[in-house]
Amino acid sequence: MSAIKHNWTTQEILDIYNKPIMELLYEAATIHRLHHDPNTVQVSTLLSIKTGGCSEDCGYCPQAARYHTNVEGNDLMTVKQVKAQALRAKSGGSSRVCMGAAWRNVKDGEEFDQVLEMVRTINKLDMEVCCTLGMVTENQAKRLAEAGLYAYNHNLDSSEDYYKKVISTRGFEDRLQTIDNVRKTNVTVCSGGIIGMGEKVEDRAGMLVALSTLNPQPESTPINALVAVEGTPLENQEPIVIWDMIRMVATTRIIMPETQVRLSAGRTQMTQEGQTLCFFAGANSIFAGDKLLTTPNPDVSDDMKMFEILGLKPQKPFTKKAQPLTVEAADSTYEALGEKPKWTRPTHKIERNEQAKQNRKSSQ
Ligand code: SAM
Ligand code: DTB
Ligand code: SF4
Repeated sequence: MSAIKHNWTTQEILDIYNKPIMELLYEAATIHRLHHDPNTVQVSTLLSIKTGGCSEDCGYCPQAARYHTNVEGNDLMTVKQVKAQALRAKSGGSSRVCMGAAWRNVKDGEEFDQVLEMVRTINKLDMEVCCTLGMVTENQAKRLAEAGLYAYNHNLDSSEDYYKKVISTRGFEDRLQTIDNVRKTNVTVCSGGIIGMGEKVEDRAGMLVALSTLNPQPESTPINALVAVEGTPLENQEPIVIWDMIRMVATTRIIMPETQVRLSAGRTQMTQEGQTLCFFAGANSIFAGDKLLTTPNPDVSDDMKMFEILGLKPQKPFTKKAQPLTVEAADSTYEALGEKPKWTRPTHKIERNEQAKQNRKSSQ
């Protein structure tokens, strides 16, 4: 098996991305087979444990409070509600629950303690637990690890250059810092991004440079196609063509051979044949469940029918890495590191974000 390369350049990645499709597919599928069982797909269920009302201005996100979307905000779910949803996901064939919160960053306190209890509860159901809660400090990552967290999702979302054109309230550097904080624990890193936000192919390659030069590379990489939600600054963005998704997946597979590449947002727009080409190109994970966080996703029954047609099997939990231990809250050895998080706030002006915010004001 070839060694993992950590010094990919934008040009090398572009050369792969732009190959004739037959060569690209062949190369990606070959690498896929060397590192993974091509007939197994990992199934994750998303759970929005705290929806809407977010302070950030991420141009793609329906949960940003400043835009006029139809998302109904909710308080943090209870541990009991989360357990019931996790059991439902497990019976539907899911091996992982990914809990998302519309937060800029984690704040120590009651709500975080409640999330830690959710992590303990799901780990004890013998499912992989993932969280995506925004930026975390080293201390917070350690506490999540102690609770039994399997993965932390924190996307780079785009190239460093294009990131500035989509988000003004947080910086790309902070995203890297959070990933670094998670890396100091035994929690696996899940990091990817979005295509279809108006970025150039060079930006897609730039994002893949940033991901593939992490050492170690992320254990999983979600590739989202933008879901253009009314009221967000990106509401008028044209949907990507399927070939862009296929090229993105294949390139990710080639440069990050061990990573689980996840077909994420945007599957409702893809045909079964399109998704099949993505699986052939090296995608080996999906988000299942009738809803992503706030937007629709294919029906679980349709996904299971697709698996049957294609002869795909859902991956069992802890196939890639052993189940983490859960340390009970009372026995936690957590020690304060005396951190004072200094997350940046770039606050440069993004015209279309300002415009979307204005539209909200004028409709109130
Ligand atoms: N608030 C946390 C954060 O931003 O890190 C976690 C939740 S956030 C919704 C998780 C990821 O969802 C984002 O980084 C982005 O990649 C993805 N996402 C959000 N809205 C999306 C959309 N409309 N289309 C595609 N992906 C989206
Ligand atoms: C990821 O990369 N995609 C998921 C998960 N990680 C958290 C979220 C997709 C959200 C799509 C828009 C929504 O449903 O609100
Ligand atoms: Fe908030 Fe995360 Fe949405 Fe940005 S992507 S607005 S941080 S929920």
